Amino acid sequence: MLFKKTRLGELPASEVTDYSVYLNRRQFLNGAAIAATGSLLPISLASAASVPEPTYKGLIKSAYSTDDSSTPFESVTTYNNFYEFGTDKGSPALMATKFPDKSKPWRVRIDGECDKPGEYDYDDLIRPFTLEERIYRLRCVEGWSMVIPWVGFPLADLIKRAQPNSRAKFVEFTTLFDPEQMPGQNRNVLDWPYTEGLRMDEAMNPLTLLSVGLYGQELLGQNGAPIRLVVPWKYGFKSIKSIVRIRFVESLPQSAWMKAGPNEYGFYSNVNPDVDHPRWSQSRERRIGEFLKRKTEIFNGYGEEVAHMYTGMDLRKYF
Ligand SMILES: Nc1nc2c(c(=O)[nH]1)N[C@H]1C(S)=C(S)[C@@H](COP(=O)(O)O)O[C@H]1N2
Ligand SMILES: [Mo]
Repeated sequence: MLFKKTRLGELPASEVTDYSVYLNRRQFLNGAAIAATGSLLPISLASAASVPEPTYKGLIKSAYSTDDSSTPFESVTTYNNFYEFGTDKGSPALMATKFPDKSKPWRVRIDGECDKPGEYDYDDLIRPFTLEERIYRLRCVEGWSMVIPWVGFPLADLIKRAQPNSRAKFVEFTTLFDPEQMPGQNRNVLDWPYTEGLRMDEAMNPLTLLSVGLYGQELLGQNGAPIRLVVPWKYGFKSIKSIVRIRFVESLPQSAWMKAGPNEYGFYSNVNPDVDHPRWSQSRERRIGEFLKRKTEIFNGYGEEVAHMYTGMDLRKYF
């Protein structure tokens, strides 16, 4: 236990310090860029100009989208959590530029308690599904949030194709394990590979998305290319990146974060302003790009769509 505490003790204790450290570093890098190019574009203009041409065309705009304005592409793609590429927020964007290696096929295995298991190349996996754009919030357990125009399709569509049987009560997800491509896996910060899980009804909820892009682009390495989960009413760590396996199981799967800190990270991890993380409050959050903090909403504001799944459950116990 002490050993685990020490490992988690390496994580930033305050998201405020953490974000300002990141901003200072960005400012320094911007200063260097200005020195190199002589350009004095304000940050906001620079980032508006830096959204590349969309690679996905004619996406359906989802009615599930929020009206909140989107976090700039620049922030979404440079302020990340992806421990396979380092534990600080800036390192995934620097370390995942060549991820995933395009010369290796990306294969995803669908297995466990289902009638139609299979192993698919990435293109074959996503081909049957209709891609949409859905603007969803992502709320990190560390107290920051973003609004991201995701590209993806409902996980439910893939689950229906796999035909889970009556023993399938949960879905377990696994990230790639490849320390050559993911240098962070050489360090003992988590029990690799990263895993996550959802209860079957959560996995089938129409808000749950398998994402293959954002801002009309294919996902960049730092955001979990080529395919990742987005579960907008749960803390960000449930939204597992760079998935290689989706498995239907009978008993509750242990996630990498549950193993690392069972008192800090529960299976459900629904965004809840009334249940604090043992080391920090969850009542307020900093929307990246905004100065003042805002109040966190229960289920990250998606209560109407998801609260019914938890009626009768003590959300302090099932945190
Ligand atoms: N495999 C893997 N998935 C992961 C993580 C990780 O470290 N490894 N970090 C999680 C956390 S804590 C958050 S907040 C989100 C961040 O997603 P983003 O960087 O695309 O905003 O990814 C989640 N998925
Ligand atoms: Mo997070």
